Amino acid sequence: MLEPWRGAPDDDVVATDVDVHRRRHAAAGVEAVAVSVNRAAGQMGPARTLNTLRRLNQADGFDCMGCAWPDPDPEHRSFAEFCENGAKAVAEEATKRKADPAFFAEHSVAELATWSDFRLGQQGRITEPMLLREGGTHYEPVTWEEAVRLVADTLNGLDSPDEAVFYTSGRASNEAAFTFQLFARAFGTNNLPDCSNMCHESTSVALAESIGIGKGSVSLQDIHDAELVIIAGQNPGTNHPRMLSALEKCVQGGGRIVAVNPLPETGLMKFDNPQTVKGLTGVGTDLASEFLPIRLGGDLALFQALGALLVENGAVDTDFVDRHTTGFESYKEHVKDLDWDDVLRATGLERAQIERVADLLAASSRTVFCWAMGVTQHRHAVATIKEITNVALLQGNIGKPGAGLCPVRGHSNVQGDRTMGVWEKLPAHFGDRIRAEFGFEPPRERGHDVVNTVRALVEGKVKVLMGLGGNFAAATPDSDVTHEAMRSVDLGIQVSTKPNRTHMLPGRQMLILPCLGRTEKDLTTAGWQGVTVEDSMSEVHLSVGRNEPASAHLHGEPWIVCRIAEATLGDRPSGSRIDWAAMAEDYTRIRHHIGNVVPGCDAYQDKVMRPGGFTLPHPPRDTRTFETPSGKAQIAVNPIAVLTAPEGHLLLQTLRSHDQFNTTIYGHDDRYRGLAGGRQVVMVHPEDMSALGLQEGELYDVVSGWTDGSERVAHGYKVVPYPTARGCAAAYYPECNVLVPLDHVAEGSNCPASKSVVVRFAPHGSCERHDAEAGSRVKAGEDQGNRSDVEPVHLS
Ligand SMILES: Nc1nc2c(c(=O)[nH]1)N[C@H]1C(S)=C(S)[C@@H](COP(=O)(O)OP(=O)(O)OC[C@H]3O[C@@H](n4cnc5c(=O)[nH]c(N)nc54)[C@H](O)[C@@H]3O)O[C@H]1N2
Ligand SMILES: Nc1nc2c(c(=O)[nH]1)N[C@H]1C(S)=C(S)[C@@H](COP(=O)(O)OP(=O)(O)OC[C@H]3O[C@@H](n4cnc5c(=O)[nH]c(N)nc54)[C@H](O)[C@@H]3O)O[C@H]1N2
Ligand code: SF4
Ligand SMILES: [Mo]
Repeated sequence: MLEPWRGAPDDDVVATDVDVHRRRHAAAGVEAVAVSVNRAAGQMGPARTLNTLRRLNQADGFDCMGCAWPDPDPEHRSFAEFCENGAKAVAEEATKRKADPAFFAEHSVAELATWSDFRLGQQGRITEPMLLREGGTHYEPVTWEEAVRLVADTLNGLDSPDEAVFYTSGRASNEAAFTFQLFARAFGTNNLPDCSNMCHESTSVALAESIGIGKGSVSLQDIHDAELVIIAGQNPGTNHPRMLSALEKCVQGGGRIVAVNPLPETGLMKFDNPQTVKGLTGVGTDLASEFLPIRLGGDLALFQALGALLVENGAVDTDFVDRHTTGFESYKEHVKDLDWDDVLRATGLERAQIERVADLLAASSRTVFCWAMGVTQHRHAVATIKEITNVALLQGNIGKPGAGLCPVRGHSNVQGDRTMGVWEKLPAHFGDRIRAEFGFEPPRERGHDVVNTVRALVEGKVKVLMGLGGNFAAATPDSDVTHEAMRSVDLGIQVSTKPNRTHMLPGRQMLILPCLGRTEKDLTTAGWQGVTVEDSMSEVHLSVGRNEPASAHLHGEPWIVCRIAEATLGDRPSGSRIDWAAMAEDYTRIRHHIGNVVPGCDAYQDKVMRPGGFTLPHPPRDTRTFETPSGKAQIAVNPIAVLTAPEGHLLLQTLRSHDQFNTTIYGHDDRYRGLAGGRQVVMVHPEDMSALGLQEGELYDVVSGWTDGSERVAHGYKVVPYPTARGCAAAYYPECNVLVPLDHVAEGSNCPASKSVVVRFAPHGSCERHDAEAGSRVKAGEDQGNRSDVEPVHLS
C-alpha cells in the first residue's frame, strides 16, 4: 500500500500516481480563468461565486486572503482584480461544505489523523467550537462560554506565563494581531512565534541591519517604471500571480527582467494576461530576457560577483555611496580578491552569464530587486539578503522612483501582523508605547520564535499552545519530532476555519475555535465590523466581508481573542486600563489603540477609511534616511558560501506546487511544471538521475541525515527528470518537512533552512518508519560544533 503522508493510508488519491506532461511555457491565459471559475463554482455554487469574486480586492470589498501582493490604486482597478490562486483561496473559504458536529461525531481523531491534508481541508468549514476532552476519542461541540472558560482556567493555572505560547499565521487581520500580542504581553510573555519566523524572517533581520527597517522599499508603480527587475528565488506565476501583470507593464515600457532560479519557472518566462485579448488568444508577453539557472544557495556568491563587477567597471553611484552609506571601502577591498572559482562552483553558472547581468545592471538607472523563499530559507540567507542590498546600494537604487528592494511577502497580512507587534522580540519603543497606552509594563525579555517553540515543546516546557490561524503541525520543520513534541501540551487551542493537521495532533486536550473568514459578514452587538490589513508594499486598507457566515456560531478573530483575554485577565495586570469587552464588540476601539501605539499609524481609523487606505512611512524609500546606528545604510562584507552535497547526495529544496496554499492542498496537480496526479515526487536533473542510478517510475525513500547521525525519511517518492540545476532537487512542502532537521536554520534569523537539505535516495521500503513511541530523532539544542558531512558544507 502506498502511503501519502506520515504513513497515512488515503483513499482519495494515491499520491505517487504522478503523470508527467509537457511543462507549460506561459503562465495564466484561458486555462487559468477556466480553473478559477470551475474551482470556485464547485465549492460555492454559481450565485455565491459571482457575488463573492466581484468584491475580491475592490476598495469597498474584502482583501484577498491569498498572497500579500498589492492592489492598484482604487481608480485603476479592473472589474476582476484577482488571479487563479486568489479565486482558489476564496473558494476554499467561502465553500458551502461543512465540517459540523455530525462530521466530528462520525470520525474519531485517530481516524482523522490518518487522512491527508487535502482530504481534511476538503471537509469544509468548522461550524461550532469543538473540544477533544482528556481521554476522549472524538471532538465534541461545546459552547463559547465553556470554551473560553477552559482556556482562561488553564492559562491561569500555569506556573509561569512563559509556559504558554501564542502562534500567529499571517492571515490574521491587524485588529486580531494587535489584540493577540497585547493579550500575550498582558498575560506576561513574549512567546509570540509567527509564520514569518519560517518565511521572511531572514529579510527582516538583514534589512533592519542594512537599511534600518525590515521592509521592502518599492511601490507597484516602481515595478512598472523599472528599467531592470531582478527576481531571485521566487515563483510569482504560482505564488504571486498578479505580479505578472506588473512585470508585463514593466516589459511593455521597455524594462528588462532577469530571473535567478534553479528551475525555469513558467511564470517567469512568459505571461498570457487573461485580461487582454492577446493573452486570451495565447499571444502573451515574454518576461525574463535573461535566466540564470543557479544552484541552490548560490545567490550570495552571485550577488557578490555582480557587486565586484560593478566596482571593477566603475558603475558605482559614488555620490549616493558617499552620502548615504558606510562600509564601502572594506567592501571594495573584499571584492577585489573575489575568487571566481568559488563563485562558479557556488552558482553553477558561467562567468559570461554573470557578466551579462552585470552589464544590464550597469546600463540601468532604475533597478528593482525581488526575492522570496528561495533566498530566505537558507543557512546563509541573512548574508545573502545583505549582499543583494549591497548591489542595490552601490547604484543608489533605494529611495528613487522605479528602483528599490522588493522582498515579496507570503501571507496576505504577514507584514501587518509584525507591524502590529506580533514578534517574539518586543522592540523597546513598542513596549514603551504599550505601557503608556494601557498602563502596564510588558515583559521585555525575548520569547520563543517557531524553532525555539518546538525545542521548548521537546523539552516539555510548553503547557498551552494557542494558534491564531495557521497549521503549526504541518508548517514547522522536522515533522516527526514536532508532532511527537506537540503531544506533550496540556491544552492546544486552534482558531481555525477548516480542519487541519494541527487539530489531529492533540495534547491532553485540544480546542478548536471556529472563526469567520474575510469573505464573511462580521456582525457584533456594535454593528457590522471591518478589519484592516497591510500588503507587501506597506499599504494599509480596510477589508469588509459581506457573505452570510458559514454558521451562526462563528465569531471574528478579534472578538475571540478579546473574550479569551477578558476571561483570563479580568482587570489584570493591576493598574492597567484595557477594555477587552469594548474592543471585542467594536473594532474601531482596537484601531484607536493601534493609532496610539503602532509607529506610523497615527489617526489610523481616519486613514483606513479612505478608499485604498494609506501607505506606512518607510524612511529609506521616502527620504533616504537610514535609521541604523551609524545613520547610514550599511554595505556589508560577507564571506562567500559554497554549498555542496557529499558524493551520492543531492541538495533538496522544499517548495510549493501550483495547487496549494501552504499547508492547504487544493489538488494534486502542478500544472505549470507539467506534473499531475500526485505530490510525492522529487524533481531531479536527468544527468544526476543517471549519475545516482535513479530510475524514472521507481519508488524511493528519500533520506536526510544530520550532524548527530540521526536520519529522517520521506517514504515512497517517485523521481522525475526535470530541468533543475545540477546537484539540486525539488520536492513539495509540507510533505517533505519531515526531512528538514530542526537545527538546520538560517544564521541570525533562526528561519528553517528548508531550501537546502542534503538527501540521498534508498530503495522504497528499505528504511525504517518513525516510531512515535520510540522517542525523538534529534535532541533539541544539540551542540552543532562537530559538523559532519550531512549538512551542506560551507567553504569560505
Ligand atoms: N498559490 C500560492 N500562493 C502563495 C503561497 C502558496 O502556497 N500558494 N504561499 C504564500 C507564502 S506564505 C509565501 S512565503 C510565498 C512563497 O513564494 P515563493 O518564494 O515563490 O515560494 P516557493 O514555492 O517556496 O518557491 C521558491 C522559489 O525559489 C526557487 N529557489 C529555491 N531555492 C533557491 C535558491 O537557492 N536560489 C534561487 N535563486 N532560487 C531558489 C524555487 O525554485 C522556487 O521557484 O507565496 C505566497 N503565495
Ligand atoms: N519545508 C518548508 N516548510 C515551510 C515552508 C517551505 O517553503 N518549506 N514555508 C514556510 C512559510 S513561508 C510559511 S508562511 C509557513 C506557513 O505556516 P502557516 O501560516 O501556519 O500555515 P498555513 O498553511 O498558511 O495555514 C493554513 C491554515 O489556516 C487556517 N485558516 C485559513 N484561513 C483562516 C482564517 O481566516 N482565520 C483563521 N484563524 N484560520 C484560517 C486554516 O485552518 C488552514 O488550515 O510555512 C513554512 N514552512
Ligand atoms: S496575486 Fe495574491 S493577493 Fe492578488 S488575487 Fe492573486 S493570490 Fe490574491
Ligand atoms: Mo510565507
